[in-house]
Amino acid sequence: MTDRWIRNAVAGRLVDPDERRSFPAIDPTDGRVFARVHEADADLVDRAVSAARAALDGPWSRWSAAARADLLRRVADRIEQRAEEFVAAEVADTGKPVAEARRLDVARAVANFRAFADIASRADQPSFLTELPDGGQALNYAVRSPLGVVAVIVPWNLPLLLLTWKVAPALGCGNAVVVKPSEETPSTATLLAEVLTECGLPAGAYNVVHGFGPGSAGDFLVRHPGIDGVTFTGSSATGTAIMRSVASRVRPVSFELGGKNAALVFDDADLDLTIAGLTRSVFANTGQVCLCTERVYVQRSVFDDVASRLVAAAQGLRLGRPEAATTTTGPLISAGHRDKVLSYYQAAAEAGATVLTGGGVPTLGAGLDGGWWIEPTLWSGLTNADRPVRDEIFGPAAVLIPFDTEDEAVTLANDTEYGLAAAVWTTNLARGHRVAQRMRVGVSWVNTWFLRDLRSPFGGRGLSGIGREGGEFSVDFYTELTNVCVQI
Ligand code: NAD
Ligand code: 6OD
Repeated sequence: MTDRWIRNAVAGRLVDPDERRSFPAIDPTDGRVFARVHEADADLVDRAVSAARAALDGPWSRWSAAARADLLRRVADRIEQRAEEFVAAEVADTGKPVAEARRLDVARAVANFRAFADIASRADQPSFLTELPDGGQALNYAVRSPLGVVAVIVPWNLPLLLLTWKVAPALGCGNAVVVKPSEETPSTATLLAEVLTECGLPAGAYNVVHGFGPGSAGDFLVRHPGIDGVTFTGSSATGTAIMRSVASRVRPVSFELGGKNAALVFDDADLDLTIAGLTRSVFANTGQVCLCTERVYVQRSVFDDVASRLVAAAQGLRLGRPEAATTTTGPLISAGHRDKVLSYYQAAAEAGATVLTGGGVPTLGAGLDGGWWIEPTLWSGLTNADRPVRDEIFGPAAVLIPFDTEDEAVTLANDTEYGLAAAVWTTNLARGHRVAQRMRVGVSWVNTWFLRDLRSPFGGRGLSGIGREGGEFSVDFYTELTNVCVQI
């Protein structure tokens, strides 16, 4: 049994753990318990919300936007200085390759703090000079104030990236936050508490409560009367449950939810670029990115070529220890999640899919067989009516389906209740623009995938979410506007 604890953070201090309330932190590469996590009870969640309220009512409320921006820049610098600690914590929780944690997760955390230092401190406010019927004038101007105590609930797939994507703008706009990281990936939220305190954030402006959803810290937090809004990233089912919990008190929500994203490959696509892009978009982070492609629609004349090249790329992926330079692909996050993904492998087989590659659980040896490994998988022979083509799988698996015309491709891609992301692969730029605009999604890429400018709107339609964050859209969510009207 390990004696290492992952702690809650309340009012600027790490809370002493309670031996009676803990759950294990498990390394997904081998199933080993490496720490115990202190599960926050309702009382601790209440203390966290009170600490956040006290910070809002205290000196934090008098910090200028410029001072808050300086703080965010110091935090970015400090994460860079302590980068290897963040990498190690993220890898321990997720099992992802070390190089990937460095290149994507930690680098984006730094970028999130730097970007929102600029964005939040430069946010403008609308003003209007109103002409009155009697010839007089009125000046209308709006002032922004923080939304208040914000509940931040995040998932396990990109824990630090998605946490800082919300915490940086929330703090930049002067809010106080209570963060509930995923029970699967608690480490980096607590490490961030240390860094924020080192950088001078007032006590209580950032609090962490660990635990689960229903009947645990997540539920206690979203039902707490002291919160002023909820920003949530996670599954569409949980988003629906949280919306119900928050509805009774009429609080704003921002929801970034699941996806069932399509790629559309036209016969004029640059196939080298396309195969490299599809390989990333289907298999990055073992398929555990909300933006991952799970449906690949391919124009019939290039279908066989695309299929065989994508299969070769999938077979070139290397599953293995996170620290090995050759490793491209980690395990899934948990036993439960692997069971879910495998149930779709089974459903595809029952629906008569042709398994082009993968389809099962690999044997890796070297002490890894206790982990949650799974084979990267591609299918053909399914249609949009089949469950593996309709439901979000959230694993390293995609189906290839042929199409003949542009209109047919658009119809097939839009035939889903989700609406998060799409990627169009073509060398005909007119077609690229045309098709990208016809996608019913929040993010539509042409000849690329997961290329981000943090000033642009990010979010989803339908089952994929409510609202947009990024740039001024984050500022809009994390602030309230008061319009002042002065008759002149
Ligand atoms: P999840 O919905 O199971 O959990 C997300 C978080 O919500 C966790 O911290 C969990 O403890 C908490 N939670 C669960 N039930 C709750 C409740 N009733 N009240 C309050 N909190 C509750 O999601 P997950 O399995 O951690 O993550 C995978 C999902 O997240 C996928 O569906 C993926 O598409 C989605 N996701 C979306 C985006 C996006 O930007 N759109 C990004 C990443 C992940
Ligand atoms: O890049 C981002 O800002 C973002 N929110 C990515 C979400 C990835 C989903 O797993």
